[in-house]
Amino acid sequence: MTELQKEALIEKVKRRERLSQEEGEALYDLDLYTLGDLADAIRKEKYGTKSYFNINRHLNPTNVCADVCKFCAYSATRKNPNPYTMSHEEMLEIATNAVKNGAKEIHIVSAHNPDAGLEWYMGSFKKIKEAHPQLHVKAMTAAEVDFLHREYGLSYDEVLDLMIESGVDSMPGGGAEIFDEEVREYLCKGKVTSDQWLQIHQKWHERGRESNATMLFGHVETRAHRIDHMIRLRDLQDKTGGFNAFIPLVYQRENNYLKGCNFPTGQEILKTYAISRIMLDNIPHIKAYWVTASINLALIAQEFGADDLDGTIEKESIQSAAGAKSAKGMQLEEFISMIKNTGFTPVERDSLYKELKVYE
Ligand code: V47
Repeated sequence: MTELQKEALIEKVKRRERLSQEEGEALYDLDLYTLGDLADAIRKEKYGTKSYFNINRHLNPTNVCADVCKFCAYSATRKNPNPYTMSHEEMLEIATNAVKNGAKEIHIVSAHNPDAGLEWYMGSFKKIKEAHPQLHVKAMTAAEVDFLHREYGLSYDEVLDLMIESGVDSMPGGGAEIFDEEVREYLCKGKVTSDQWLQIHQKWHERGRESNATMLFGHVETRAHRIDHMIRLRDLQDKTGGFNAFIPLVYQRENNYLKGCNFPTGQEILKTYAISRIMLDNIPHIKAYWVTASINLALIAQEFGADDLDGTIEKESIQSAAGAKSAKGMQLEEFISMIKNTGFTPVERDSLYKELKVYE
């Protein structure tokens, strides 16, 4: 890109004009600080110095999986030697303890367990919701919805309606990986396709419900694939407006079958956060999920467009199986104090971004 072209691109971002695939790719050619400044200006315009987090509990009730994603270290049918499937009572006990510890949200993501049964999935949400009606149940990735559709011959509409009847409030953004069909086939052939993932979220939004969207990056994909992923989400968001947050997940490389990856540098990760903020002009929140970015880089990402750090989590099983330092979550006081030390204002939010407490 010539200097003149760079200037034109920067001016276009400053005018808040929507960028194309080519322009999105060209953003990576800007230097880190220029890109950071552009993303930070947008973030400040929307949220000032506020940095959002929630008090949540991640729950992964089974690791027995019918699908075979190369990047996964969590599935017991891959390299993890300890298969488990929790009973509803165990799940309820975890939810009850989380509520006692102040959690406002339980984030439930399971593997695709062919032996568990539909009632095992839906009954768990029902049981938790009945016992704790005030606890927000964020559950079922689009990949799980697709698995139940395949396994039990239900339409997507039927699965989504069952989720609502059983007490699911919102959907997490997992299972999106990378939408490019060729990369997706290599990463996780047989799992929900890109079109299906988008269709499931569209149907969920059409029910007046909200969800998040992830992107797994830093493995075999190119920068162009990331921009393509963002644009497919932006297009759906234009139609539905149902996405709350975009979450770039940094690929963790231990204990799995995905080899030969270009491990992304801190610079590449920060550029990707900043570019998400610029490209996704219609998705309100960019989440620097500290679990995969590492807490220190997530704190820096606040200056590169990210306005949300996810939450305290309490226990994390999927990414920690692949090497992330997140198994035990994060202490609330420590989290707040770290955000404060960066000069940002920690704001506890609920799952749908209503502000609950501002820590001045
Ligand atoms: O979809 C699996 C990812 C996701 C690895 O909606 C890995 O607020 C990195 O979706 N390295 C599940 N990532 C987690 C998820 C999520 C997390 C936080 C917040 C939200 C939200 C959603 O975990 C999967 C997959 O892309 N994953 N293996 C790995 N080796």
